[in-house]
Formats: sequence, structure tokens, C-alpha cells
Amino acid sequence: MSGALHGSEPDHPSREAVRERKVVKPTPSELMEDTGTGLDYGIRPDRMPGYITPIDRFFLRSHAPTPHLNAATWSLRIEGSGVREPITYTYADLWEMPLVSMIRTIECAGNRRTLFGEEHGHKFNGTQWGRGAIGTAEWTGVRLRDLLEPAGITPDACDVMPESLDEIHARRPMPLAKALADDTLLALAMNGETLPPDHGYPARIVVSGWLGAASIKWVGRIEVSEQPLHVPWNTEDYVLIGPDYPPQAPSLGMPITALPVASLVELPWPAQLRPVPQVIRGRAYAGENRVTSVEYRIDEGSWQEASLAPPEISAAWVRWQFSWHPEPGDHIIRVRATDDQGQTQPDTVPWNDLGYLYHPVLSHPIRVESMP
Ligand SMILES: Nc1nc2c(c(=O)[nH]1)N[C@H]1C(S)=C(S)[C@@H](COP(=O)(O)O)O[C@H]1N2
Ligand SMILES: [Mo]
Repeated sequence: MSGALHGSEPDHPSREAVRERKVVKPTPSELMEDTGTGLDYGIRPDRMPGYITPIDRFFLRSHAPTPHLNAATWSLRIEGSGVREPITYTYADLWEMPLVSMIRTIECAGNRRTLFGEEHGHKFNGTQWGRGAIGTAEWTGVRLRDLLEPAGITPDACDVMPESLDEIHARRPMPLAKALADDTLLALAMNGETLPPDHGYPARIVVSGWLGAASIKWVGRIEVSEQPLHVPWNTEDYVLIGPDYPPQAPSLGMPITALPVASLVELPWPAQLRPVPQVIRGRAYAGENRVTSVEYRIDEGSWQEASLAPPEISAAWVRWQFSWHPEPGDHIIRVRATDDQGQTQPDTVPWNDLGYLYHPVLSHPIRVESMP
């Protein structure tokens, strides 16, 4: 870690600008898709440079406006029935601790919800995501384990629940084993910069491979509990509810944890291409798993292997590409990713009432002009 990172404050725009907008960073339409809430912006799939997603276009998903927290007075409290000695860390304390950096993808469970709706002729409630509620960053911070262990985790502790300092006090529990994993982090920095206000400054949780909602931003308190914890985000929201998902009381369905394998073509939907040789690129992501192969199919042709570009790591997306010389006319590109657990994107997924985890093989519509 460079010393320059330590303690530097993110830039804040003028007070007037903050009052008008609910988020801090600019969200120009050249880089981001506005879902209309004023809080939630997806990355444009055709504006993905490099492997790491730059902060200027990393998707934003916030249930309430970005809070303006002061790191100098901020603290993090670890408490609950599952610890012997509650403990409080200041921002300065965290920077004195062993720091780790890891590349991890965060994806919202509602990514592709509008495509799910199109399949069923239905408009789901919730953020109207296209394909852009996903991004990959290098997160730097302290392992959650290193913060919890000094508080003395009791033998009966089972759940760990970060809680935020924004208006909604967002909370989402995870099992103790996930909280203690090597790659569960309290992040202080993103892509080598102090965590930006919208992404959780001064500190956010990163729960590798899980639904984005578990990666609580603006965290101020972590409860460790000897009782299983039930809150709205694991009983009624971020839960698969529908005929294929029996309720797990008190949850109305099946709480979402690790995300399934899915893929993305880095083209607009629908796409307009020229009839010239070109490279089609994209990404595939498999939650906690590692993407091991990506196949593609043009129209009714056979499935073929796309080539993967390193890095190919678990809990982060993998880039893929193939060459294509399209004929003029209308085409469909289908992409099917497989992970190291042998899971492949299905042709269809069962319905769930809130439109989460839509991850089937998609039929990407392409129109190719007749003139080069
Ligand atoms: N405090 C807080 N944390 C939060 C949220 C929120 O609204 N408030 N949204 C969650 C959801 S649903 C997602 S998908 C991710 C999005 O992270 P990002 O905005 O940094 O991309 O943050 C999660 N953490
Ligand atoms: Mo989300």
C-alpha cells in the first residue's frame, strides 16, 4: 500500500450540487445507464475498458442518498451476544492493521431484471436494471476476521451482521464461516483510491461472490450473534419467492447468498454492427466460483469455444472474446459460461416474484448493416 493513500479525503463537489443530487460522483450517460431512481446507475456494457472497472463507471446501487461521513469522528463497533468483549475501532486504527488487496466482482441480485420481465411480459418492482449492475474492483482493507477475533468470538456465535450509517441502516447477516473467510473484507480503498463516498466511505464490507446487498456500505457496527439473525434483507427482500422456492420461515422464500454463473456481451442491446471482421468481447462471472469456459453460438450454428483472457480467478469476472465476420442482416449471439463446479448457464430459470438472479443463456439481438 502506498503511503499517499493513507488518510486522503475523496473530493466532494459543491454544497449546491450535493443538495440536488442523491449521489456524489458524476453519472454521465456516456458511461452509465440511469435507472430513474436518482440512486441507481448501471455501467454501460459497451463502455468497459480493461479488466478492473474504473470508479467513474462502477455501478451504483443505494437505497438512500450517499451519507457524508467524517472519518475523523467515525468508528466501527463490534458487539453482540457472539463476542466476549465488544470493541471499537477508529479509522486510524484500521489503517494500522494488516491490509490485504483483492480483486473481486460485485453484482446486484437484481441485475438483468428488465430482461427477466421481457421474457414474461411483466414489469417487476424494484430497480429497473439492464445488464449493468456489475463491476470489478481491487478492494484494499482489513480482513473482517482480523476485526472480529480480537473481540473474542464465542463458541456458539453463528451469524455476523454489518449495519450501515446511512438513513436506512442497511443490514444483511451472513454465517460466521463466511465472515471469517480469507476474502471477506472491510474495504477502505477501491482501485488504489480512498473509498469514494458513493461506494461506502469510510468503510464497506466486501462479501466475495455473494449478492451485492451483503456488501454493506458506510458500515458503522457489526453484530456477532449466537442466534440466527432475521432482518428484512434476508426475509422479504433479496429472497427468492415463488412456486419453485419453498419458504424458509421466517423468510418468505430462499435467501440469496452466492450468485450463479452468468455472462455479458460488451455490446448495446440490441447492437448495430458493420459487416466487417471484428472481435466480440464480454465477461462472465460465477459468484464464489471461477469461470472455466465460455461458449458462443451465432444464430442456429454450433456452440464454439470463446477464448478467455487472464486473470481467471474465483469470485471475479473473466474476460472472453471471439472473432466474427458477420453477414448483413439480423443475428442472435448466445453465450454460455461454465464454472469450476461444473455449473453452466441454463436455458431458462424459474420465476421468482422479485425478479432476482436472471442468469440464463440470453439471445443478444444484433443487426448488421448491409454497407461496410
Ligand atoms: N448501506 C448500504 N449498503 C449497501 C446498499 C445500500 O443501499 N446501503 N446497497 C447494496 C446493494 S443492493 C448493492 S448491489 C451494493 C452496490 O454497491 P455499489 O453501489 O458500490 O456498486 O451495495 C450494497 N450495500
Ligand atoms: Mo443489489
